[in-house]
Amino acid sequence: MIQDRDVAAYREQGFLVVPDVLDAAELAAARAEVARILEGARGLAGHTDVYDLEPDHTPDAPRVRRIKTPHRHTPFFRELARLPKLVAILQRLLGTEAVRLHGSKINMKAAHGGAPVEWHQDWAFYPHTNDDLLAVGVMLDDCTEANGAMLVLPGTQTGPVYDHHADGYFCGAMDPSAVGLDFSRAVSCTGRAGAMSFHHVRAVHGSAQNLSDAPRALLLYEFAAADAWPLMGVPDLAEFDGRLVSGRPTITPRLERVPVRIPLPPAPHQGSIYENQTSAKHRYFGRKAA
Ligand SMILES: O=C(O)CCC(=O)C(=O)O
Repeated sequence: MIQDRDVAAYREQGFLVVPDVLDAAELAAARAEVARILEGARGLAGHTDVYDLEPDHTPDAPRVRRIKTPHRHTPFFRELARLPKLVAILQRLLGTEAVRLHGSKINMKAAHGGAPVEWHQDWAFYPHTNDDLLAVGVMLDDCTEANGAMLVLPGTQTGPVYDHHADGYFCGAMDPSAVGLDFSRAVSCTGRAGAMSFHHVRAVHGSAQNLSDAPRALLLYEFAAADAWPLMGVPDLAEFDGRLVSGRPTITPRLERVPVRIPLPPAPHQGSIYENQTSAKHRYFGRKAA
């Protein structure tokens, strides 16, 4: 579904949007699965291993900020990560036949107040032995500037790894006033539902609060070249190899000269990027009461 010029644009800019990757039936099935999972948030009083909740969530009026690791909870999202047309794009962009799923999440960004995500690099959360990793944003709703489409700063995938600590602890967010980046250059990853964005693991990105009437659900899958090994360790080799979506496993990591910072000591607020970022000292994105 992509051409050489798309691969070249990804390498230069650090991101790519591919329209119409999911067809209408695949999209409808994914949305139905999300709706089914969301039903489980009714009655919850706090975050769980599956649900990260908006601050205004109540058990009777559920407001889910994120569905955590959907590939672990549902066969549907485990299988969707192996969709042959998706895997073919990943192999082109990562430049390898062997690709492993690293993680997944669904950021719901509900209408009328869905939470912003502060500027960050995924690389700060999960450094590896080489940086052939990317995240895929599967657009489950139309993503527009009005409903908080993801924003990427082009070219930052070849720059430094920025400080994501506050008061000596990892906080999962960059200090926008300290990094010397021109955030007005950021480009929105907009598209119709069914499109997918692909952003390099070192690309600086974030997104604004959704103050529009339209929800913006974005399913994020993170993928790695199979020879990129996580510097924070592999506790269970069978589980690790079980996440391969193509090619063969290897116990020979490829080591590259990549800039790295370790996300330790851990963030005081655990559970999701939203919780991690509550200890950031400086925010870029405004947050209004819904
Ligand atoms: O949902 C978004 O707009 C950005 C999400 C993101 O970067 C993340 O969750 O790591």
